[in-house]
Amino acid sequence: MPTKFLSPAQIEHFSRHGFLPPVRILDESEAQALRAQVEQFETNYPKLKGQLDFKANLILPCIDRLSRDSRLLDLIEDLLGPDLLHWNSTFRIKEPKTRQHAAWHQDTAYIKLKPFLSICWLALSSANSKSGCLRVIPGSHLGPLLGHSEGNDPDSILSRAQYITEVFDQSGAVDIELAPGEATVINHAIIHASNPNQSDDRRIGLLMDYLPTSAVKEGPRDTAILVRGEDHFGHFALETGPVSDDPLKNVEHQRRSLEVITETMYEHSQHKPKGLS
Ligand SMILES: O=C(O)CCC(=O)C(=O)O
Repeated sequence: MPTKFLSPAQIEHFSRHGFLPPVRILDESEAQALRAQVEQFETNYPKLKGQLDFKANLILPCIDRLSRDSRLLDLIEDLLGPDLLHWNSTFRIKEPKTRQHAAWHQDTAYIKLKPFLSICWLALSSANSKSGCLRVIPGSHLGPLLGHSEGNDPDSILSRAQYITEVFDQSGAVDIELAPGEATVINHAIIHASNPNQSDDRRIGLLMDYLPTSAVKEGPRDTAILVRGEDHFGHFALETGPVSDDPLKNVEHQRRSLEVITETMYEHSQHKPKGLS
C-alpha cells in the first residue's frame, strides 16, 4: 500500500519503538501564528486557561482546523488507516524556569482504549532537553502496564498528577527534541515523562489524540470527531467542532463533552477535568 506521508522505515520505527522520530507538520511561521492565537486567548480569557486542558479543539477554532489538517491526517492515516476519529486536543504548557514537569507514566493507566491511541505531540515553541521536551522509554509500549498512583503535586502538568509506583529500567530513556512546527507521535502505552523547563521561553506542546473508528473505549460511550473517512462502527458519539468563533460561546458546548470524560476516565478519582473546575 502506498503511504501518504511516512516512509516504511518511519512506520516500522513507530511499531517497534512506540514513537515516531521528529517530523515537520507546520512551517515555523505557521507554528508562530498558532502560538500567537493561543496566547491571545490566554490574555483575553485568563480564567478560561483550564479549558485548554482537555478538548481544546472544541474551544479554539484554530485548533479544530489544525486537527483536520490534511498533512497531519495523511501522517495519522499511514499509522491507523483511512477512517479516523479525533478524540481530544490538550495543551501542555510549562512556564520558563519553573518546576512544572510530568512524572513517568503510561496513558493506558487511565485511558482504557483498544487497540491504542496515537498521540501527536506538536511543538509550538522549542521543545528540547533544556526546556523539558517529551522523554520516552523506547519499546515500553510492548511491555506491561505498570502500577500508577494519583498525586497532588501542584507542579505536575498531568491531569491527575499521576506517576508510576514500580521500579523500572530508565537507562534507555530518549529525549524527543522538536523545533516549533515539528511533531512526534506516541503510542499511548509508552512510558513517558518530561523534566522542568530550564529555558527562558515557555514550552508549549499540543497533544492531539487520534484513533481508528474501529477503536473500542471502555465505559460509557465517549464523544469524538470524525475527521477523515467513514464511521461504520458507531463506538463513539460523533461531535462537531466549536459552535462559534467566539471561545466564550464554546464553553457550554465543551462542558458536555468534559462531563462524559468525567464519567469515562475519572471514576473514583479525586481529580476532574480542569475545564469543569
Ligand atoms: O507534555 C508533556 O511534557 C507530557 C504530557 C503528557 O505526558 C500527558 O499529558 O500525558
